[in-house]
Amino acid sequence: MNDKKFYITTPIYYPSGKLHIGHAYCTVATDAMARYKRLCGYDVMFLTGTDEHGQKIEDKAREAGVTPQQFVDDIVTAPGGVLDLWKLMNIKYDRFIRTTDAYHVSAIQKIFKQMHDNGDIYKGAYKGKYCKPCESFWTESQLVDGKCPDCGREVVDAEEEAYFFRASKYADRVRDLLMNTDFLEPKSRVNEMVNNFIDCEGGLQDLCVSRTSFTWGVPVDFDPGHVVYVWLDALFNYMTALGYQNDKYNDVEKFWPADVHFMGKEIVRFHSIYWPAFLMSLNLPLPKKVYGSGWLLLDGGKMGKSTGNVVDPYLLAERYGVDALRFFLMRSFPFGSDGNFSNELLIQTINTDLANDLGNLVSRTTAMAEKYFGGKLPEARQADHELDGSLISLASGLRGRYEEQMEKFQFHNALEEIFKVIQRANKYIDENAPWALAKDMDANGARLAAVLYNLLEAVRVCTVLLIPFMPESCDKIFAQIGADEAARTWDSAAQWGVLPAAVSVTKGENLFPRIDMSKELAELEKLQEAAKKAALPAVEIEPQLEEQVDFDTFCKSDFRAVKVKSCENVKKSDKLLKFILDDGTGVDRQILSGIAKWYKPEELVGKTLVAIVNLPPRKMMGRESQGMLISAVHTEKGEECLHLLMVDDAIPAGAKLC
Ligand code: ME8
Repeated sequence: MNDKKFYITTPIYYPSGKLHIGHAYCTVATDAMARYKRLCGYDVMFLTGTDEHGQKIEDKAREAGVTPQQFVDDIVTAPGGVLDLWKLMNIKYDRFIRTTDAYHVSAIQKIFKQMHDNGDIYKGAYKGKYCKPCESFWTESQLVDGKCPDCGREVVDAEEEAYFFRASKYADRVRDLLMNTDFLEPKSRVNEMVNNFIDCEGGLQDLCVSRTSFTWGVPVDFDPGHVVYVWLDALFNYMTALGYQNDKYNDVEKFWPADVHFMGKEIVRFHSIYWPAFLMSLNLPLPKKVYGSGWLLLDGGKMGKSTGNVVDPYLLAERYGVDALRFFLMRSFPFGSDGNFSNELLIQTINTDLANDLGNLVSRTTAMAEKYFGGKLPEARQADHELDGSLISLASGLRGRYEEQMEKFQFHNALEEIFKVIQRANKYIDENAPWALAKDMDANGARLAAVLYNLLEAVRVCTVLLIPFMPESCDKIFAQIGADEAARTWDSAAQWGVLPAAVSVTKGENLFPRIDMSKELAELEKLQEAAKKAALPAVEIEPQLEEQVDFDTFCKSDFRAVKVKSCENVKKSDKLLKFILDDGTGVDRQILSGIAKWYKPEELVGKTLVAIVNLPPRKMMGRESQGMLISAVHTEKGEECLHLLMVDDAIPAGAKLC
């Protein structure tokens, strides 16, 4: 039995819209970590999934005219959905949980009841602010400029009967956990959590853990009308997916506590404060570590599905290959910090590291083995040359340096160590000048064979350690350099001379072709712009106002049918049209309207429109406007559209609309 076990999780994703490369970032990191642990011989459980309840999903489903279950099913399972994206990104998870799965739902009901029965969940009334996109409660004083401190969007008033979790009871234990252990990393996040949420004014507040104003959630079975707060529901996925409080699985004993939960920094609060407090309430062991990654930024702001500033992983994977994309994400940004995504950085990373350094090393080495030895190295060698020492010692020590970084989740540093060896190997080619040796094979053949063998070994060691990042490309490289299974293992990465002396090499396809930066940037921008447009909702209309207007106030507005006598562009304005209108009074009425973008003056003459005529006159570009024309507006594919309200010609000018 394997007693080396490793349990790692990603956050479970909200299927409220298409996932973007920012989501892929954390999952690729988790996949790389899981593959690394498997490579090291661990029995790994890698869990991911979807977090499908909550008000936001219910609202979105209503807007789309489908049930919440249909809505989430579509985003999770449809082509281009969550499951598809993980397939595309070559994410090899061991288990996928959906919080709408029946076993999870009933487990959450039991968990909620247990916490209620032990006195940690009690009934009260919630009054405060709620951010729907983040599904987070806030007090007035926590808001920043009146908006959600996490995402900067509008919050709404929330007032309802609710159950509360006695988080305050666990404040001291959670503070101790954060301050005095390695539970939360990077360490830089600890102070923020403790100062803002535990040692803040009023201390750690009890958490509202049920809602009554909507129904899309796990029902509290002993109090109909309440649904469990989505974060309590979601966080317990890490245990229900192992079989906690259900019979679907039986892995709690084997894999709990988790070795590490990976997540983006904005949800560290839930994972480092409430999650351990929930577990303390149930006397369950705590996860060993919670690690908050940084965000992928685009144009300086967080890439986010509700802001629309997203980069589509499908488009990039199709153009450059999944491995190049996975590599770029892990190589370019330190996992704990924010990173600025740009097309330029992506192409530059592919060109520099993959095409110039790794691709070149593999293709030069295999091409020379073919050219000089027909692909099969002779066993006669002149090894132990003075030029070999530094390459061999650098490559032989690589696994240790790499492991040190991987264990700290410093993926970019682990890759940096590999690339130091790759660069050294490329330099070794130049130092040994195989093309010069090849001029006199009788004298130098044995030396040339040794040089090529050393290069193949350097490639092999690096490739073993690249498996977690670029599994498919590594398989191709192994095939080219003649590495069998035994030469692809973790153990073999710390050994030199594993390839057989008479190794067979086949030069294959060029794995990472160089990209023409300026041509590609222009092309990519065009494609991304088109994709952005296509992703915009076909027709978007403004939400109706919630504030009511009383009938008497409404009746004070005087709407009339007006006939256009003349219409012209206002000089020096590209927006305004000037209308002379017959409003039935016998005196011409002049109205200016900012609609030149949508209408040519001549097409409006003779039409009967609708105007509000008792607005106070106002000056526009030095001319008086006596009222306002009424139009209908909406957004289509991101473009504002406007239609003047036109009525039947049979309606006489001056008729009152009521
Ligand atoms: O938070 N850069 O789901 P989610 C890096 N359902 N990471 C990003 C990112 C970006 N631009 N945008 C999003 C949720 N993410 C909850 C989790 S766990 C019990 C429940 C990351 O779909 C984000 O930080 O909004 C989070 O870790 C993950 O994507 C899922 O985000």
